[in-house]
Amino acid sequence: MSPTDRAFMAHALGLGRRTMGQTWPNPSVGCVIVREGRVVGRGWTAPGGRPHAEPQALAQAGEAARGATAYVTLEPCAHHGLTPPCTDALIAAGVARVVAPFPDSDPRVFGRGFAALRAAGVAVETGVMAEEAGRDHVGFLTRVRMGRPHVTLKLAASLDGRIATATGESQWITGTGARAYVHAARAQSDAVMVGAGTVRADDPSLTARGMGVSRQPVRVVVSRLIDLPLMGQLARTARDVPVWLCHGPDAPSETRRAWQGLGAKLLPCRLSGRQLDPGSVLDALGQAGLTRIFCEGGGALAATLMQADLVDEFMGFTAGVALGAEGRPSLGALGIDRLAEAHRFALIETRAVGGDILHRWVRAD
Ligand code: AOF
Ligand code: ZN
Repeated sequence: MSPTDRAFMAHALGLGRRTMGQTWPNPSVGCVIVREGRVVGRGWTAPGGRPHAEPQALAQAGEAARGATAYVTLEPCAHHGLTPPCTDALIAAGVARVVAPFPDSDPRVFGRGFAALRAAGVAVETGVMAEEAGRDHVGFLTRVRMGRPHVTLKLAASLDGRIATATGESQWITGTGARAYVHAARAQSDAVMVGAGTVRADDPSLTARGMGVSRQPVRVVVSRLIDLPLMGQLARTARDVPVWLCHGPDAPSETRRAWQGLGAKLLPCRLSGRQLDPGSVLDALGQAGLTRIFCEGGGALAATLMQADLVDEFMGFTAGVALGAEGRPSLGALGIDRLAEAHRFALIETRAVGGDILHRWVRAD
């Protein structure tokens, strides 16, 4: 693989990232058409998931696509879904070579796109920047392979891991830089998820404000009985930005009707003992099309996800303040007696954001 191929693929990955969080249930793919070393067309999956990246890049390239190389961040689709196959468009445009990182795990596509291109005489090269593309498409790949969305858990805490004082005061532990970063992370997620306790305590809006996104993340609240304020921010704005409620079979029917009347979508989930089964919650969200979830707590929901080994990534912010043992811990009880029982995470990034430290970790397995 040549450095030129890597450079154009990096460009295509950058384009795909533009609509990350806005294309679910589809992946956010980028495409660059290159003719004689010059970019003649660029495209990325549109918000909502369609049109796909390739036809948009081809439209821009026009006649210049003939004999060109197309860099696509995922195997071009070969199926007749809601849009015609991108492989047909590439072949019809006369593209000579397609470079892509790996096959699309969607069973409708898997390998068929590459096969169709090769059958039409198009040269196909795979493996280019597969690791980077794997990271970008992790949400889509997790949903297709495991039926559930990828989960990032955000913890913004004091030096000693507290998220509020004993009286519940939490605004603000981290600085404005960290909070702006969180808004950007929300904007790149399909959904922001919290537990009912957080909604009752903070009355959050959970939107990605000021990020200019054309499709706001879905706001997911996990609440067995839907015991949430009917006059709060979420209730008031459920018609403008989606609110999805994951609830148990015993949620009162009049409460369900009230929230439906406000415009919320209800997702019935199974119980596990006295609480909602976190696996069932994520399955329901995956079935509804979500691929990337940004969970902002609180401590009880976060602990439930941790115990079920459903946290794929941690985004931690540590602020230069200590709140002591009387402060609220960032995670509820995990029931860990021996160190060997604790799940390990591997560090992937650390850096200063304003006066706080950002640290990111992924499941180590
Ligand atoms: C591409 N380019 O930009 C995207 C692709 O329902 P449809 O017809 O929109 O097809 C959705 C599937 O297409 C999705 O599951 C994934 O396999 C692929 N997404 N493919 O060639 C793109 N977004
Ligand atoms: Zn396609």
